[in-house]
Amino acid sequence: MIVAAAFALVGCGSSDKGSSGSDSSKSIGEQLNYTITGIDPGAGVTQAAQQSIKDYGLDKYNVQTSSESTMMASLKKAIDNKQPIVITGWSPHWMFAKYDLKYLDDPKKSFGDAENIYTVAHKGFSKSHPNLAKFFSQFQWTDDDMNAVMLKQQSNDDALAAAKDWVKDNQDKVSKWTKGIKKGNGEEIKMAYVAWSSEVASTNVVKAILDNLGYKVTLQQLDAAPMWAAVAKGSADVTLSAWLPVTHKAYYQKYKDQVEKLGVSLKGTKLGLVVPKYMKDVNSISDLKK
Ligand code: PBE
Repeated sequence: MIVAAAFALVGCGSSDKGSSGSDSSKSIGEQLNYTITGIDPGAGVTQAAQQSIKDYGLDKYNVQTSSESTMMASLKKAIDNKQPIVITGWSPHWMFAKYDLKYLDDPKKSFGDAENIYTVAHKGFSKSHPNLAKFFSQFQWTDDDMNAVMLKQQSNDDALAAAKDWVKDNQDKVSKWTKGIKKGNGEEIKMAYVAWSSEVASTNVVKAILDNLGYKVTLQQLDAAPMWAAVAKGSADVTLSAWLPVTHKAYYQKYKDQVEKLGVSLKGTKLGLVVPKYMKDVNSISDLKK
């Protein structure tokens, strides 16, 4: 009985055009179960989503943490059923090529401004590995490049094979990154990364390039916090997963004396809450309150 009464109270004249699979007699919060569907707890975007709940007074909402693959499965399911969903999104990401999505406006900047993806190494790396440090300082690609690799990796379960394919077809770009770099002699280098699509793409592309050059790159997949710790301790040499200055600010602050930046691999990233375009009445984070 209580449930029926609660539903009656919020059924406040929203216009149901009957076009979506959701019950639009409910508020948007109720339709979403007051849930922002998120990724791993250690991701910067998870913290930013929690911050947006505070900034916009979305009191009843929760960020449901899981992993990127679980979040993407929830997104697919919602879209298949034309149901409302809010996820923690970022660019570059293949989700925007696959689905019709939009970022919610964020006038309070809970998700910060555009930033860059940095290449970060254990302190001293550029002294001990000047040749590789030069390569990493030269490795900078674009959204389009990364998107192409991510899409290949969507249709090929073998992330490294997909990266190798892209490398083979983009030798013009690769030759700029490897210009003046000496060939390796089987020297080992350990790269740590987080299983986010963007980082799976960059890390495997760099492995493919450096392996071709005669180095032996081993990859270690970790959560964000242990990844930063591994680079700081030196149990990993390099990561391409550092989003700065905002997203990984807390990690960088913690370890800045133990790490060094080798370069920027990609400029102009974005984070935010993302919804399917069919959620026509929701355009700004504050609309989630309605
Ligand atoms: N991401 C992808 C990461 C950085 C790279 C946006 C999910 C994060 O939020 O920490």
